[in-house]
Amino acid sequence: MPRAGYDFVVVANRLPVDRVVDADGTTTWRTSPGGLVTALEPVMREADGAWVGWSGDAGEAPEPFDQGGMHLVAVPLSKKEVARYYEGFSNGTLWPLYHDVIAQPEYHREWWEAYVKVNDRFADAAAEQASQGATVWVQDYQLQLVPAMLRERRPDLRIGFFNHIPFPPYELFAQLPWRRQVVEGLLGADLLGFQRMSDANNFLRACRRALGLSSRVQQVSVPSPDGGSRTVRATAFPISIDSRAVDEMARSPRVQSRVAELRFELGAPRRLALGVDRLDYTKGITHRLKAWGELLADGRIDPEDTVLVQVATPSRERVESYRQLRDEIELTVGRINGDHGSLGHPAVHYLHHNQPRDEMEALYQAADVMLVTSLRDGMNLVAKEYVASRFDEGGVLVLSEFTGAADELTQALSVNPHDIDGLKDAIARALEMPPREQSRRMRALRRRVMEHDVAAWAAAFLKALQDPPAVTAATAATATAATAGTATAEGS
Ligand code: GDG
Repeated sequence: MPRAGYDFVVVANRLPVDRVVDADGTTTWRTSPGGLVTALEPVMREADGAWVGWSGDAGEAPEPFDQGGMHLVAVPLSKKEVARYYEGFSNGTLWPLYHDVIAQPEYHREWWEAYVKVNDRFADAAAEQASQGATVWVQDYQLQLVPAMLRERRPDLRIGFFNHIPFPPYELFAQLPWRRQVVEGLLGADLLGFQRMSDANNFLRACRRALGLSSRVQQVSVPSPDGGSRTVRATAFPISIDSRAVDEMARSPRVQSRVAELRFELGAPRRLALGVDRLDYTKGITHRLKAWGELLADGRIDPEDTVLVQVATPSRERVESYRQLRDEIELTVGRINGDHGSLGHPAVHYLHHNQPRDEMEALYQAADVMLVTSLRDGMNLVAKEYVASRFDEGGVLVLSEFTGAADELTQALSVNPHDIDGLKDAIARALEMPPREQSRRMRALRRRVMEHDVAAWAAAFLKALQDPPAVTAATAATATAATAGTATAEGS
């Protein structure tokens, strides 16, 4: 008898909903806006889908419930598990390790133990929800052990995994005391998706170095318990945004009138530059502020007619390195404003709170220059949102070469954020770029972002997940050779 359950199951650290407690104490759930939900909602509706994830609150989990055409299954996390699995191993060990050790990763055995235990619980919940032969799509670095745990319980499933953040070079990954277990965990999937081809290649190299497996172009052969072997594919699927929705919102009369108002509120500057980031050390906010401060000090920017707006959204505030970064950023903003601002005219407008979505669109529209200066970033959706919102083909994107987006958005002004002089020159050039060059570049950027939206991303991944391995491997090999020439088959 076929097993009951859902034919398509998404497993992610967070459920795509936020708890809202009304004045009378009743709890309701609001779908949290985000690219992943937008992309997967139609698939979910069509394929009878369930989403397994944490509710965001420590303690008991709510009973499974339906919302927005999705069946939501909450996985409980205790307070201690939030501290050890989420804030600890995910955000204090893996996040810095996978972002070029910009901050020092911490290795604690009790964090690892909690990570194993929680991954196990997610795998249990997914195994319980999936129907016979279902497709399960596991998301991101918090759940790297789930694919193998799930395969062990349910060999009938088709399992995909997508890593939203970079996968580090082996020289850094090798630091992880549990590197073998993590690679083995991921290899439980049939298909592993990464943001950039270089991330996929880093992973394949980790398979060779940590486990001694042999890999060919974009695939690795994994011994199975029956003495045979399985083929696991690893390749790039650059994520995107709901481009049309962003474009439409930007055109709306509400956003348009807010754009004019915003510029007025900012003192009608001749030039407006913008940064929008989660307050995170990977985003290069301090490098950007340093460059801006020096341009002001050098007299290359006149604070009377050119301003910077920096939105730094609160993030991971219980993690010590994030608290320190916030202090550093706020000290720097204070110094720049003390040195270069005047009454009622700060040189840098700094916002440390979440902006409503339409305010973000208005900011994108109002900004002559968008500054994305990440030191390392899986993709960076802000860069794509800026492009999608510029239906007027105006504005200049300054984009770090260390973002996944840099592979696709080649008509942006590319910068190495560590090179402060180079960054200053790029910002100065962007601020004075003639309108004709702006629109030539923006047109090309928009072609890419409007065509490759998040729905196309999800469709490409899910199609590849259903393909028989040999076909996908051949396709991936051709694509790799054509785009990057990075195919590596060394046995090291
Ligand atoms: C991870 C990877 C990868 C930000 N502030 C506000 C706000 N945002 C929205 C942006 C954008 C999203 O948050 C941030 O996405 P990013 O891609 O820029 O960065 P991460 O949060 O680090 O995301 C990253 C991504 O996963 C997807 O795979 O690209 O590399 O690190 O959508 O608009 N939204 C609102 N108010 C804010 O104040 N409404």
